[in-house]
Amino acid sequence: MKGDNFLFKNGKTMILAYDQGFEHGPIDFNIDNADPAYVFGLAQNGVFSAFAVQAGLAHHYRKDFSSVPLIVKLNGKTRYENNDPVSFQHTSVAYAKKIGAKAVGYTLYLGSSKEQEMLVEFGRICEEAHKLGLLSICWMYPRGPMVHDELSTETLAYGARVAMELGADVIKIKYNNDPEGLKWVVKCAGKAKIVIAGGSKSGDEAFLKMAAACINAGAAGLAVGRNIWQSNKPLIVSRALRKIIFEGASPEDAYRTAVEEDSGNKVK
Ligand code: FBP
Repeated sequence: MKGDNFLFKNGKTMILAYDQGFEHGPIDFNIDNADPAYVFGLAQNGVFSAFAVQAGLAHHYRKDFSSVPLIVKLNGKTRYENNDPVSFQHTSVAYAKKIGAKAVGYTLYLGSSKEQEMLVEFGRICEEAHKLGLLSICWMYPRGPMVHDELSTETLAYGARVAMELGADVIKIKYNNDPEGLKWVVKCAGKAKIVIAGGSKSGDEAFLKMAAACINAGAAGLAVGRNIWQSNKPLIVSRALRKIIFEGASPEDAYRTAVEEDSGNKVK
């Protein structure tokens, strides 16, 4: 992937993820964020680079939020999994493009007993996506009977390497709180870009500190869900996150400035 595009500005990106209704169920939601229109609005007003959703959400809501670039997930599993996760493709690349996708996403469980099928499926998805001018994004989550430590740097780096060698343009991984380890993961991913998942909801300040640590270690950005749309100040956190990712601001300065801008907007 060369230079900037819809997803990257100066090599950096900020993605909002909202596939948790499928992966986890409405247990993640409250009365506001259960409504896709509310979260599409956050993607738009929080000025995210792109919004990652399942095909049905793109199909139902994209026309109301046409300025939000979409990443359409092509697979997904529910929370009714066992310890050997598998998630096969349910939507084609061509259909994703038809309903507005500029990139496609696929979760790959390296280490599952069905790993081989998922590797083949994602490799073919990369090929099709690139032929159609779309980016391919791998949610790389090593998990299953063969994986002893899902979050070790060795496991994360192996996952990143496999995804890059299959053709992923962007690889989404979890962060293990080891900035030095993340530098190694970024190295192993070569020209593919590493973005970091937000994880379950933490305090806004703790989340922003984690984000800054990842950016400083060489991550290209975040692909975050619950720490934005479960926050009671989602636009302030989104704007602070932008300052960290795109301007290299410290978490403290980013948050303070975002709060000041928000109160300035209210006075006007
Ligand atoms: P969060 O930022 O809310 O953690 O979302 C990141 C994400 O990758 C989602 O896109 C996905 O639904 C979820 O995590 C899957 O996580 P897990 O399989 O660990 O429950």
